[in-house]
Amino acid sequence: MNLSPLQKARYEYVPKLPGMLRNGISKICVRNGEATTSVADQDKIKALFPNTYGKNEITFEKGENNSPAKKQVVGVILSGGQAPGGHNVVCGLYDALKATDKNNVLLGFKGGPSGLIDDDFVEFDDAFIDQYRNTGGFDIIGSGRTKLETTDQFKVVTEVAKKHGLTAIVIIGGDDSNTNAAVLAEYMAANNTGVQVIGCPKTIDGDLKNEDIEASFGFDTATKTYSELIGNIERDANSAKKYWHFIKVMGRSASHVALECALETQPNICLIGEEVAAKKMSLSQIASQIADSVEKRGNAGNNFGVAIIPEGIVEFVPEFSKLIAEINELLAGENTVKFNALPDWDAKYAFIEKGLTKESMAVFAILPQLIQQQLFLERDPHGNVQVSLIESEKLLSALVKDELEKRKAAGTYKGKFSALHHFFGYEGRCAFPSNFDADYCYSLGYNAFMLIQYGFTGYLSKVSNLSKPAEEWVAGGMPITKMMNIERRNGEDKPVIRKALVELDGKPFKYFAENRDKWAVETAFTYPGAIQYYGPSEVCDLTTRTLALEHS
Ligand code: FBP
Repeated sequence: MNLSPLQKARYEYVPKLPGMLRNGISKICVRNGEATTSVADQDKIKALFPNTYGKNEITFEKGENNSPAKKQVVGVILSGGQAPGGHNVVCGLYDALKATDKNNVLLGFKGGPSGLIDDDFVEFDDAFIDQYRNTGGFDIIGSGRTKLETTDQFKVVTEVAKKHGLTAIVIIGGDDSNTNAAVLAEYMAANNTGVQVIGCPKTIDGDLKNEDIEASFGFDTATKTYSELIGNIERDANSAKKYWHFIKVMGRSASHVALECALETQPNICLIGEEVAAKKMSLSQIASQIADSVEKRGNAGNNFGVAIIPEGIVEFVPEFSKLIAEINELLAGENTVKFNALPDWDAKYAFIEKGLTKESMAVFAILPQLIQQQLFLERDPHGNVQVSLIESEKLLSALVKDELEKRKAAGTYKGKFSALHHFFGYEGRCAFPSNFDADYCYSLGYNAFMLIQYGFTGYLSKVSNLSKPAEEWVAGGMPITKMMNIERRNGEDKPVIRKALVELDGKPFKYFAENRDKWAVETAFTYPGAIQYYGPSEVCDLTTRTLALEHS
């Protein structure tokens, strides 16, 4: 393998564990906390999880390790979108497992949850693991989005587990994957398989968090990577003074990534989907808000700026989600074939006009043709519009342009508007993990093994007090059912982990809201620069602004 100098150096980095896990495996014991209940729908969740519901929260502390001696054979999977630090979760898990007993075994199932079903695995050893320490990506075993949720799948997983003598399975994933971890844990317990299931909180989107889980891993590195790029673009904009940059960032169901990047870079505009939904804003209102900033800046001779747009923005705009719902209906069943067979866009447009309500047609009509066509091009396997593929950064800049033309005609706007577009997503998901993510992930993996060793199942590996130095972090476990409620999914009531949206009364959003009017008009950009791995702690061990504000 060809190694870059940084890769070589990162192999040598020793991740920091929480103080309570630093004294060696033999000196880690369990302190029991309170019994837990789910965040909502307690009776229903309890009935669905009779074997794993209501367990105690636990923390680890310094003391005699009195866990039963038992050979452990653990299977691990990486699930969903990549997030920096995933390799370190596996490394931490491996190190704790081998430190406990050299004969313990760690199997990595390949390609995500499907690896468990297809029994496609690799057995880790030191040489293999050492190539992945402190590196980005999920390429150690790959990832996938297959959902593990049906009894048939669980039966197959049980067979695979039996074949290898698995004592535990660790699922490293987001809210859906950890929901599935809870369901699998319940199945394994109900069927007396002896297989424990432990989850680890992953996602760059930052929407797997709650009073127990302070941050999902990967959010720190991904937002720092995007913020570096946004800062660089801001500096370019401020140098050339001729472009407005519309930058879409990942985060399909929540706007945490956009908000964090805004706190890091102080752009002129940042949209927050949750606010758009709460205020029931229309596309024209959003465009008009951006145009206000462009107009004020342009009239003062500043024909440049930066706007951050969260990936999922259009789903938060009520009129747009209604339009999408109607398009999904319009193209249901045979209609897709009929629609695709129409000879040209004019014929398709007439078909659409006939099928949509007057209100939705009014929204459709103001969209640029490129976006109108995107709404009909890409469908997911269920036949739905894939909202994340809509180029919302182009949509909004086109609407802003139209609005500015009107203002120009009315004589209020005297500037020039030229827009450039960017999408930052995949650029950040496999970056070398920041020291924070390297430490946090290693701790999550190490801690996951301690939960296994002490016999817990249906727990999420929990490391908290993250805004403090790692020495003060608190390691333990939280029953996954504590984070669950019942939600409607695909027409059925399902137990799921509640997704964390941006809280409009939370400190990070409030800080942003207090400052954004100034940022909209002035050039108040800040340039965070690249992630630093070596050097003074104040630049290398920075947490996110979101975490710092939430725990200030
Ligand atoms: P997870 O929720 O699985 O962590 O993935 C999040 C994400 O990175 C989103 O921000 C993005 O919309 C999506 O993955 C892209 O998915 P894919 O990798 O399948 O293109």
